[in-house]
Amino acid sequence: MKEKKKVFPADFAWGAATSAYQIEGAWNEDGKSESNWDRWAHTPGKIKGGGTGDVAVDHYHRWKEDVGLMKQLQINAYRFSIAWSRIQPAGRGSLNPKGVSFYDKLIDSLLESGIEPFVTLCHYDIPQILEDRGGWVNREMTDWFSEYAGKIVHLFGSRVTKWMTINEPICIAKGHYAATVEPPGLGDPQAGADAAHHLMLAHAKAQRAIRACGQKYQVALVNCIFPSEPYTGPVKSDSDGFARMSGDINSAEGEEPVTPEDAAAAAYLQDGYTNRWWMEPPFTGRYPQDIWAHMEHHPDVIEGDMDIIKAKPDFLAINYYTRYLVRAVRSKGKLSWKGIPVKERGNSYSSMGWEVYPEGLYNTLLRLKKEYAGTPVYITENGFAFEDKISDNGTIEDDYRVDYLRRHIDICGKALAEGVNLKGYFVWSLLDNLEWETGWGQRFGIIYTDYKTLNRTVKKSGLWYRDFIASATSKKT
Ligand code: GCO
Repeated sequence: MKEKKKVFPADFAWGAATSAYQIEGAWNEDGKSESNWDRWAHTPGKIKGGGTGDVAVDHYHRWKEDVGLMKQLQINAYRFSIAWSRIQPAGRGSLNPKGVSFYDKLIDSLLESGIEPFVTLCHYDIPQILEDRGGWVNREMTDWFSEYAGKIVHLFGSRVTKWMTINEPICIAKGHYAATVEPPGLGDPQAGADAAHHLMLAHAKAQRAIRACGQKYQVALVNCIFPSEPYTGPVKSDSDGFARMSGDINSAEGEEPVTPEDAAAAAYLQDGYTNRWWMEPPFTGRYPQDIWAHMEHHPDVIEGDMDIIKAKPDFLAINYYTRYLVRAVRSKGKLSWKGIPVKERGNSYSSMGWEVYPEGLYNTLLRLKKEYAGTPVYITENGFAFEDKISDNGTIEDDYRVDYLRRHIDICGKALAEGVNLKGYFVWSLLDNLEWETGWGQRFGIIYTDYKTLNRTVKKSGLWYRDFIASATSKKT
């Protein structure tokens, strides 16, 4: 019989992803300190519907069941984050034995189940005590974070080799500091710019600290990529699906007429602010010069910082959800941009308002191949939110999510065939969880969580993913 060529290599990582604050709960148990997100959630009006991560989906107590579900889904990789406030409650100094023990047991259990842990050191939540000292706006944070990173790798490094330092620094700089939607919600563009630089520096210092622990570690910064496309057509809705991206460093006030040329230029700028600013410096040792020239608020870059930042990651960790349609805005003669939700094109949209656009993933992967030749790539998040309903017979028929996953995974196969050094794919998310400031309304999971009983049920998409992995990894042709 003719041998059918497998598209996905045998060592391809098939995973699912989560983050600590979104799933763990146990916000003040066993010595955990208050985090910035605990403080935010406990402040009335900050999270839609008054949602909090106090219990979240109780993963802290149900982790055994969750690892069992992962095993059932046949995933071979799991991306999760460590709650800094759980493991090092004061943000510096001594570690909390009970926090250490929680992650210790989780890692052991994953390995026993044949699931490789991919660990993120900071997925937005930091100890409140550090936020009180300015959080990422304070330059000292770069040292606190790298000390923490070194300690964690000493603890778990015999069992974990894939480390991600910071998740989506753009969302932290913009959403948490430049805008008002996430803690501490400063709404201060200068603070956003300073945080942006400190996050890049903190990543680089942490990468150094991790590599100092041993050669075997692979380290990356996690970036969300939104490919840009210009849009000049009519706009119906004013709300944009990118709340965390708004409050932009250069947000333009007041709009003047724009041309298609403007729109193209704006898309270029958007790509610069959203993608290139975070991707390029570790390779080039510079922030993109065109964006620097366009920015109104500049971070304080001290001599030597860029030499530290110029340190290639071992892999590119990419979160991909959708593209960004960009409209030009002009204010006081200066061209700027904003993301636009356009709903009349016949494409589908998630409940986040995000357009389903797998071609954007294809373009992104091909671009990474060209611009970061050879650097391995992991898609560390990709997924679809919807208001899933559980049927009377207990199933969740989320065909729209099956369709989303299938189309994006097809793109992965296509990219591999074109020589992209793609090493793995992680669905966001393993199970429905707290979607930050938007609360409990956005279900991203391939496992359904009943928020009253906390019971878990594998959705149709989870079953589809399981079967897909089985066929992609089977020895038979
Ligand atoms: C982010 C995070 C995830 C989100 C997911 C859906 O992008 O904010 O990485 O924690 O839940 O991306 O928005």
